Amino acid sequence: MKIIAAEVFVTSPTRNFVTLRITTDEGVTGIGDATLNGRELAVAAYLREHVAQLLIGKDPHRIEDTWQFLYRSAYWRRGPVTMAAIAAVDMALWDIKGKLAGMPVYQLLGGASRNGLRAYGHASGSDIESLFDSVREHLELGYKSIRIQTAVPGIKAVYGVAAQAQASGERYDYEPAGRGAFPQEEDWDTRAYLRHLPTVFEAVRNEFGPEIPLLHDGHHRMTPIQAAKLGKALEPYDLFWLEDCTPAENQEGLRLVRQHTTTPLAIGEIFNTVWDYQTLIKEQLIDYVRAASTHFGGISPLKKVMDFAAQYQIKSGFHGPTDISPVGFAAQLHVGLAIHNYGIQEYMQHSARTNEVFEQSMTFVDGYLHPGNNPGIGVEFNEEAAKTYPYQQAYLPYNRLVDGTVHDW
Ligand code: GCO
Ligand code: MG
Repeated sequence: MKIIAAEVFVTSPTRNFVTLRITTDEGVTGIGDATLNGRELAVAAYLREHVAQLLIGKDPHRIEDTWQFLYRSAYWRRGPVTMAAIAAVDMALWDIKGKLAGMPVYQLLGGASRNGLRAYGHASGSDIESLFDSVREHLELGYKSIRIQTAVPGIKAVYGVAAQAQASGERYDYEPAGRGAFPQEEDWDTRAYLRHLPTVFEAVRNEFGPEIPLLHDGHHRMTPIQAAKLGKALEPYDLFWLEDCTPAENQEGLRLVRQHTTTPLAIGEIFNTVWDYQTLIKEQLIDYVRAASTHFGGISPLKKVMDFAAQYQIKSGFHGPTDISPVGFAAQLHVGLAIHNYGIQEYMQHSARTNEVFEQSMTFVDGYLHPGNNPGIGVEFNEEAAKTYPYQQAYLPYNRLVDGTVHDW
């Protein structure tokens, strides 16, 4: 069997997605997600101009060999553009293999280790009342674990707060990237945030009780000592995890955070390879791996990093915002179902228009996700629907401190 076509589609049903479709000489097709929020066209060009022609004539069954060939023959290693492109190829080949075997991908990865995948949703609010309403809405939707993001008095725009999601007009197609030719500027004040956040968690615990697992995303904005202080301050509220408490490039910084707090840590949504996790896993500096199949080179390396993490009792918490397409999302559900060290899955719910372009076999019932039992990844790409939603330029926002200094957002 041979690959005869590798086509790239960029479509924007409420937000941009990059999809690779591989076709074999026997007429079987597979799809993969190559979406890189705010830099989508770079990956599309990498695939179209440099990868597609290398795939023609190759045996689609040779997933590992194709992965190693694309990774090593490029010479220039890692990086989000390269790894998102390789991810799309890896996913599309797993999709094909599953279709040929007549099995969902999780069966090929060892079979299900559980009945369903517990998920967490994003509650947020500009004040305590609207935050409580958002928590209640999520509980009604079936979520059993909830991420809490909140506005901070004195700061005009804070990452992850509902006003941004509501402005997009589609409650659950949360999209921090704003359409237009320049990133939106936000403001930031760490001291105000550190003072405010524990009071919010105290209020949420008082209202909703001690049982419900609560999460929070620090979105890379603190220094190690600030993160240590926050982790300690949040201990009475028993968080499931504190995510991206510091910029992930400074991995040694997490040793300092660990020395001071028992709040569990999740890191890695911006990492691209298994190697980025070496120190974090070996030194047990994190509790949850935040990688996403789409930005991490696909299903194959995601399984590898989780097998490595398993030796240290570190679990999965794969990145699942709506900038991962339904293809990438389903791909990591298969991994999550198969591995023993599953933790939790972020699940934000795509818009109706996105679901029209990507028809899915995935289910979300009573707080648990399942990739479905269709052969392959379980997502079909509707090319005709995709054509009606052309690419629209969009940028993620950025932050400045009060004195004008650029800061992590
Ligand atoms: C999360 C993430 C996202 C990112 C987004 C950037 O935890 O879900 O932090 O919200 O900001 O993926 O494109
Ligand atoms: Mg995050």
